[in-house]
Amino acid sequence: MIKNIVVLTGAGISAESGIPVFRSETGLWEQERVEDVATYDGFLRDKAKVHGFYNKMRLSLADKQANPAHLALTRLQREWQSGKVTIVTQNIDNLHEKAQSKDVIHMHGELMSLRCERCDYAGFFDGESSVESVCPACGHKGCMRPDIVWFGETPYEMGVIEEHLSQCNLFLSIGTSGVVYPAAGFCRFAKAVGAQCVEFNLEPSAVGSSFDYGLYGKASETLPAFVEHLLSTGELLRP
Ligand code: BV8
Repeated sequence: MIKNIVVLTGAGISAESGIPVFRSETGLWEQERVEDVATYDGFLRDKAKVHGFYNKMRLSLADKQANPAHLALTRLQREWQSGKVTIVTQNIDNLHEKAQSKDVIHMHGELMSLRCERCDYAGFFDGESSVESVCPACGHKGCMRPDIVWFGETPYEMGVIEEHLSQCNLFLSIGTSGVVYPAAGFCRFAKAVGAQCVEFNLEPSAVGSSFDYGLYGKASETLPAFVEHLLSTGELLRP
């Protein structure tokens, strides 16, 4: 009996909305070195470069829309009556919010937020940040950073995520290559508590063998069909 559902999403769910994934021939990590733009040391080495990298990404979000995969998750959240539907995303974009999904947990942070290193304020931001940015809370200049979890930093809300995973009966992973931990370990966590685990990707991820099965193809096609079947029959659509 399926009651509580936990969904993990990665860059692949946003690919069909025109947001580049990280690890592909045209991926983000082909254009910039991870060490330079996704680590704290890289930020310390060149704050202007890192602010510029995320400013460009943030501004590009303005014309990006949620796609049928995001909307299928919103439908599942709204119509599933047998328990909770928790969406955990590795993505820093705002497409789950544009799809009207609720209480999305951004474990790697959000582009539409800035954080103060001095007073730890974090809040909505939709402009361009720089080393001159002033903290709206403590008023200090030069201590704002992208509210993003870089490599070597602790992901957000891990306690809450593990709490939801420990109570889930169904774990869905959508559009992630399964190479970044701790997110890539969530399937094994869910399996350990007896959940059924289904992967939605273009191809099996690095942790694909941990899942009961996968539905491979474009998430904008595989996910709406899966959600429709689950809502109408209470059963899992299988390949
Ligand atoms: C931590 C922020 C401690 C910036 C990101 C050695 C072994 C194991 C682990 C480690 C190790 N050495 C270091 C580590 C830890 C490290 C890590 O995992 N490194 C890996 C690379 C080896 N992890 C960390 O440092 C994390 N912190 O461990 O702290 C800790 C642990 C637990 C509890 C407390 C403390 C911090 C990780 C966060 C790093 N920040 N990004 C930014 O976003 O710009 S990670 C970055 O990768 C993004 O956040 C992204 O979300 C994430 C994962 O990438 P994916 O989303 O999977 O995207 P990708 O391009 O890789 O894949 C896309 C997939 O979609 C593909 O599979 C493709 O097939 C599919 N797809 C494409 N189109 C579609 C599709 N699927 C369906 N439909 C489509 N249309």
